[in-house]
Amino acid sequence: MKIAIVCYPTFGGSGVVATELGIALSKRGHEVHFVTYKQPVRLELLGNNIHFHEVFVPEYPLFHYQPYELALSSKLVDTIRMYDIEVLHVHYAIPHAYAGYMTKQMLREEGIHIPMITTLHGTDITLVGQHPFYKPAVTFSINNSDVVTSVSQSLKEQTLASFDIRQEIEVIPNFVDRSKYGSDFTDCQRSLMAEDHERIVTHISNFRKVKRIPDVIEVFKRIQEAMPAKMIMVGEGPEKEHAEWLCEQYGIMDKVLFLGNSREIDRILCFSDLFLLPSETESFGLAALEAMINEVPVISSNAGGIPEVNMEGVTGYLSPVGDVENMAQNAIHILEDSERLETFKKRALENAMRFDIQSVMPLYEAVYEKAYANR
Ligand code: GMT
Repeated sequence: MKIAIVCYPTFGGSGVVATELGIALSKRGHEVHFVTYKQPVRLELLGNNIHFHEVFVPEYPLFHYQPYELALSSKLVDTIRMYDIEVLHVHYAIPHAYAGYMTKQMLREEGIHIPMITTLHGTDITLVGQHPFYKPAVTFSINNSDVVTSVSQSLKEQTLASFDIRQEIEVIPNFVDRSKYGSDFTDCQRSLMAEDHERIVTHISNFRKVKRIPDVIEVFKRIQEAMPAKMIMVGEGPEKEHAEWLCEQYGIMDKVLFLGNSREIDRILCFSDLFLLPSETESFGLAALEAMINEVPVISSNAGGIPEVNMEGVTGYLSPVGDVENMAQNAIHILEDSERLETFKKRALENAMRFDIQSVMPLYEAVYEKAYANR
């Protein structure tokens, strides 16, 4: 099929999922067109089956706020017309589903009926979308999508509880591509990060408030008091400076490496022993799943959809949000015994395979086919 994908092109989970989905679809013979304001960070190779169309928003002094939705919907109309696109898949409701609806309406005037699939990712529902300024537009856009999918059962329930939704919501979980981590992955340079006897704990996020970065530091502080350990912090965001300050206050700066954003998280996860995700809310926790597919057990909060990914006592442990004592105890329990650590690592991988792209991709393909047939 010919599919247009709209997403945020940044390091956020929704953009990562949309990009990996597009890449996988193109490998399965579909023609994929990304329409967004910048080439998505994980989209490296463009070709016959995979295209990128940049949405350009010209600056005009009259506009206090430059109208991105207008530019996006116009670009979508042009792209859909020019490439005979058959389905439009928007990731993150705000403002993509809203712009997508306008696109549909404009094309309808010309007799073109394009079905729109909206995938809800999390903060579009749990945080930003709840704001009274956005809520009516989000409700409208969801109700006027042809198909709505959500990345977890928890997010589906939250959407139904917080918005007046008439649409069916289908749960299609996030996924990982195991084939990317074959046995030929030999470039795992652990020695660059830590001594052999040290455990490596990792956190990856956009360092926003919801990630509870101070909890990450609190948990690690307790781990390194119990055993030799290093922590790797990957990502950029508003909470990063405070995290650095906190590490300095605790005198653990020499044990924590702040690496900034990375396109190659697999090269970091391949030598990690434990992943920390103490988030306040998390619709799914893609970062945890990416850790698990790299054989890294997870210590997390039990917020939102995380329990659908991280299994208590199997792939790691879950604690109530903010319970850093319990998280630290669980982390130490896994890390202090090498045999136990190996068992958790093995089970993390086994369970991550539930979300392998090979089983999730057909679900999206089925949705596209159904939406196209019913257009
Ligand atoms: O995690 C973030 O804050 C980024 C955000 C996004 O939309 O890019 O992530 C959300 O979507 C991911 C992919 O579906 C989910 O794995 C994350 O759990 C979700 N984040 C939150 O719900 C806070």
